[in-house]
Amino acid sequence: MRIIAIITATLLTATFFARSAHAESFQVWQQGFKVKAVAAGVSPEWFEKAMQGVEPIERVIELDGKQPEHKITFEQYKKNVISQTRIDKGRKLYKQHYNELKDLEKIYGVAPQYVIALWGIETNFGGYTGGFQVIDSLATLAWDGRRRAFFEKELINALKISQDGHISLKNMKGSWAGAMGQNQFMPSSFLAYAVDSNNDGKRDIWTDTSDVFASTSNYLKTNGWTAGEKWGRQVYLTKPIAKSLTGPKIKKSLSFWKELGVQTLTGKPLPTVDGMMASLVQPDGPEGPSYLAYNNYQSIMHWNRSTYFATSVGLLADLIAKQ
Ligand SMILES: [Ca+2]
Repeated sequence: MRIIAIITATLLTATFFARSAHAESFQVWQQGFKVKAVAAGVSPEWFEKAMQGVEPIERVIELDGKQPEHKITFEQYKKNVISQTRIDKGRKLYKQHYNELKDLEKIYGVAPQYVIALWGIETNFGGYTGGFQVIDSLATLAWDGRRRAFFEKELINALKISQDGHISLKNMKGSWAGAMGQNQFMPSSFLAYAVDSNNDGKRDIWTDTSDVFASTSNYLKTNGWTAGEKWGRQVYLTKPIAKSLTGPKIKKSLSFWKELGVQTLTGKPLPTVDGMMASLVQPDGPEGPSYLAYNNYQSIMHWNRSTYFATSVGLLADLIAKQ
């Protein structure tokens, strides 16, 4: 998944050239890597074709070396990712693709508004999918070595995906870190979750929205999504709740939260459902808004382990469905 930029950043003082000067040459790394890729199922011919002309990208090294300066608040983040323009566009696309998404819901159990919301937040509904060649970016990060094992594995996956013909090498584009297509799947997520929904033999998350929607739905379903349930809701606290009880990892029954004075946002008693568990999430701490996050929130957290991200997906989904 895309590593979301919730940080402003400054460059490390080490430059691309200073770092690469004492690193092994790209060619030396590539020779050793080829042995691993071929052992993992990439044909030597495809390896040569896909890696031909690939050189480290200085910009990718720069972006990977950025350090957080200060974290923005959830309120600021939310304003950025849930703009009125995005809500309006999301509502339009929700209507446009509604029948298709309802058909997918029958298979995967994920309601249309969540698929549209994730699409909107990841790539502005396919409008910005990243302009880097995925093979080149992943090769740069694997060679650079800060997380070599991870990126070599993702590069092998990317080579296999292109070898299998899901997308041409030229059109295999993504973020600087290798997140691909309209739902920004890393190559390992592609292999695990991407679906050929329109049965043309290709799992095309770059240009085919049917495949994008089905792949997103399949990701969530495989990671525990419960059909018919919502993500959560914003709540009102009648009294403070201990910090030790907050956060997405602490799961309690709805009646537990009710007893601690948690109410609906409008001050009504919390409806309780037997067996349903929820976490109390306060992305900006006790001074900011509070949310009860249900099981499906955990599936969104699997996609991206950020409460900012997961809460925003849920809120945008609600706004999109509320026409
Ligand atoms: Ca397809």
